Amino acid sequence: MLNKLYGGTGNVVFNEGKGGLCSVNIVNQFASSEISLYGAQILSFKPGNGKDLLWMSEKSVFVEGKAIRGGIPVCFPWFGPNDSDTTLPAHGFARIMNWDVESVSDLPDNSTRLILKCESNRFTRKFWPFEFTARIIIIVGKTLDITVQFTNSDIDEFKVTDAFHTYFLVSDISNVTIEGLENHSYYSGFDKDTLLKQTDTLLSITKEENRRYIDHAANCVIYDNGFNRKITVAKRGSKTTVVWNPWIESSKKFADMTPDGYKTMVCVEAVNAYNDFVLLQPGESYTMSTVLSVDSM
Ligand code: TA6
Repeated sequence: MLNKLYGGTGNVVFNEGKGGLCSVNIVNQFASSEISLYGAQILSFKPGNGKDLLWMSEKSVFVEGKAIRGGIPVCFPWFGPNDSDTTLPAHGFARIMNWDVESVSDLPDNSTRLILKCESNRFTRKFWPFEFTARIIIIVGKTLDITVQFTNSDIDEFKVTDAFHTYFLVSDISNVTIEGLENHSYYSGFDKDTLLKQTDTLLSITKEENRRYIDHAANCVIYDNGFNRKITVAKRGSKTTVVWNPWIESSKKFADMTPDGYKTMVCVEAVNAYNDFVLLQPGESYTMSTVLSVDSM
């Protein structure tokens, strides 16, 4: 299949990944990356073939029907619990279905672009009645540049909330500060009534945090004194940013996390949610992107 799709010079290989789920390994002059077709989920991105930018839980399960804990899960067509039926899969169904490869190509700057696609089918209609097409456009280069594009192919309008639920690998959460959230308002957890405001320039994580910043389109920078690196999280088409670390007690609720897994991860997520939901008329499309880059400090 790959040879028909890809005639480029980079190294792109399809593998049977963990649990027998198909994954794509991309290696080029800039980076290496593993992307699972299950969930269109980026599992790993190593710029300069160095340390991974992304965290993967040691206890993550790779089984159809369950979400993979780590990397970049794609939340679509809803973020968090479903508004009207909490028995539906949390964070939508995109992360628990297989995606197709639409194309693989070299770009003029020698980065590698992979486009994955999924469309409404019998599986998606069990959870959501609408017809749609979704694509994830992944560019593995000096940066990791990802876009989700979804199109309403239904005869009715629909509403979407969505996210790149990115898990970043950190040396130790006590070494981490996050810049870019000062003077922004956020909801904490699932409380939609009380808006809090961050006054600190740098956010340190010293307890469970599940902050949902609204009207936030700016970059965030994750400073990690232990790895001596800073990761910039830029985005387009998103005005909601979520910062999540479950800390000690809440980690226990996740069978697919080790008790100290929270120490080496932080999620900084590009999201469309709250007042930033997407309403699409028939034939309309929407895109949201995030670009992750790393520099030494
Ligand atoms: O983005 C943060 C969050 O929505 C948290 O509320 C938290 O529970 C988390 O995502 C993980 O969700 P999951 O369904 O992957 O267990």
